[in-house]
Parts: sequence; structure tokens; C-alpha cells
Amino acid sequence: MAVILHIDMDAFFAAIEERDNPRFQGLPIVVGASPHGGLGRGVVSTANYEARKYGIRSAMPISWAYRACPTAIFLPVDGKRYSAVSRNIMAILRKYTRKMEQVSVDEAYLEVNSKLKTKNSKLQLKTQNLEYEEVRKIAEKIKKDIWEKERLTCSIGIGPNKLIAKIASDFKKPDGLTIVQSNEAQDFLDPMPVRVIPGIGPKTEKLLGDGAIRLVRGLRKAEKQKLINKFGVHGEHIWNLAHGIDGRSVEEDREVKSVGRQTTFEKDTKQSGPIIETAFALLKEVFDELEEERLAGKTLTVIVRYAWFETHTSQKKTDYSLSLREAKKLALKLLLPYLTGRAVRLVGVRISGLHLI
Ligand code: TTP
Ligand code: MG
Repeated sequence: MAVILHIDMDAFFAAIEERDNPRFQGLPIVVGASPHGGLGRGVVSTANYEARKYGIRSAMPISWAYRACPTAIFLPVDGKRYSAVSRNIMAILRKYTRKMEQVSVDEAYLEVNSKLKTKNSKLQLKTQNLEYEEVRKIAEKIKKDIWEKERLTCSIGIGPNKLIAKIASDFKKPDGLTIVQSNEAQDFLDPMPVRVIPGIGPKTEKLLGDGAIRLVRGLRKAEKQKLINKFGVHGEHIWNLAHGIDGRSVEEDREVKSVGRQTTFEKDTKQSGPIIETAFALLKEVFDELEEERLAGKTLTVIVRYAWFETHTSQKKTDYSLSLREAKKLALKLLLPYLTGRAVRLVGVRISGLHLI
């Protein structure tokens, strides 16, 4: 029996801005296109919970958001900074289970498996409760861990499958923790609007509404065949989901094959000193990332591109996990043949042959 956790960061982009700019604390913050005094085009990426009090939401035209609250702090999207935080969050989560699937910049599913198995159904219920209690503790630890390391809050949903876990994480936001056990799942879903079901967008919602189906309860009670007639296979799919049935498994992230960095110099350089220094600095970044991901690698590749775009790669495979120190020495050896006074445009390094440590 598997238990799934769905973790979703609260007001992600806006929360990062609020954290990094203490003077914005407690104020309404809108991240997105520039409002240009109400004439701006483009949309809201996200808004913090303070700004949501004014009705501001993701994907709303920025001009509407401006009208709703002209005194809000409007900020541009700083994608690079948010991805860096996203990577930190995912690295924290990955420590809890190898069975993890990142689904967007700020959300992931984690699967934890029951060690306890029994045939006795009464006992089963007991072990199930026990198990969910254990998972609650894990979830609380994750929230604490993210707060301590990143000063950000998230909401977590726990359930018997992805569907329930995802809806549960959205149930109490921000900073929520909602547990829905399998025997509670139907009561949890029934009173919700059909829109909570993934795959039901505004179009399907409208069509269902025309048939007076507005809540999951109604969809669940609908005749499956009628839904199939109306929506085809999609009809069967949403009927299953309305029953809390979701067979999707947590797909582990594809393995990282290598970690690399490269830099193009502001001006082409013929001097070995800066080229080597840059390669070393890049290696340091690579090793920081490897450490964060708990990885080590056995192969080093260096890349040198000359001013006229001729590009060379040179690789050395070792039979041991490279340390930063060893990688630097090896990088020097691999780079030297290319540092012959010709103008270099770009230098890069890459560690592959990765394994978990
Ligand atoms: P969400 O998790 O949907 O939203 P959120 O984290 O801002 O707020 P909450 O989860 O507390 O409801 O999306 C994560 C980030 O993705 C969000 O911070 C900004 C970005 N995003 C957009 O850029 N455009 C969008 O339309 C949406 C929905 C999100
Ligand atoms: Mg979020």
C-alpha cells in the first residue's frame, strides 16, 4: 500500500520576493508583466496572499490587477532566481525518498511505502492509521526543513493516490497539511466542484453544468455510459477520478546524466591564467551542485572554444569518484594543450559517470 504526498509551495514567486525584500513584508505583491500605470499588457504570474485579498490571481491581465490594487508592489519575473530556489527545494525533498516526481517549478509528488502488511482487515485499518501518522510526521519534518533552509512555506496533501494528494495539498493553503485516508477519500471529494478533477477545464465544466452536474458527487452518481457517450474515453476517465480512482504512479525523475557549466568570456582571451581560473570556478559550481544532489562522478570533460568557434572537448575517465581537488588537477592537464596563445572564446567543464553517494 503506497501513500502519496503532494507538496506545493505557497505563492511561490511572490514568497521568494517577500523573503528577499524584507521591506515588502506584509504588503500585497504581484509578480508578472509591468503594469505601466494600468496600461500594461501581459498577465500576473502570481500574487502573494495579501494581494489575493483584492481578488488578484495568476493569469489575470496585469491591468486588472493594477485596477484592483494600484498600491501593490509590482515586480518583474526573475526566473533565474526562482529556478535556483526551486532546485534547492527539490534537493531537500529528494532526501526523503528516491521515489519523487517533480511536476512543476514548485510542486512534487513523493511516494512512501508501507512496510506493514496484513491480511486481517480490522488490523489493516489500524496499520493504515499508524502509517498515515508516520507519514504526517514526515510531512511535518519536510515543512520544517524547507522553512529552516529556505524560509518559505509550502502546503502538503497526503492521500492514497496522486489525485487525492494533489487536491488535499490545495485544500488548506497557505502552510497547510491535509491528510485524506483511502476510506475518507469519497467524502472528501463529493462536495467539491467538478473543476478540482484534473482534466475538467472550463469547457467540460460548462457541458457538465448543462446536465446539472456541478459537484464531484453528481459526477460520481452519473451513469458511466452516458458520460462515455458524451465525452468518449475522457468521460470514463473523469468518472473514475470522481470515484477517487487514480492508477497513475509516481514516476521517478529521469536520472541526471551529467552536471556541467560553461562560460563565454566578455572578451576573447589569450591568457592561460584567466582561462584556468574560470575553469576552476566552474568546477567549484559543478561540485557544489553534485554535493547538493548527493552525486559523484568519475569522468571529467573540458571544453574550449576558440574565437573562430572551433570547439574542442577533451575527456578523462577515471575508475574512482573525482574530488574537486582531483578534478582541478585533471582539468589543468586536459586544458594545457589548448592554451597555446590562441584567442579563447569559451571554456566549459562537465562531470559525468554519475552515481549517488
Ligand atoms: P502555483 O503553485 O499554481 O501558484 P503559487 O505557488 O504562486 O500559489 P499557491 O500554490 O499558493 O496557490 O504556481 C507556481 C508558480 O508558477 C507561481 O508562483 C508563478 C508561476 N505561475 C505563472 O507564472 N503563471 C501561472 O498562471 C501560474 C498558475 C503559475
Ligand atoms: Mg504553489
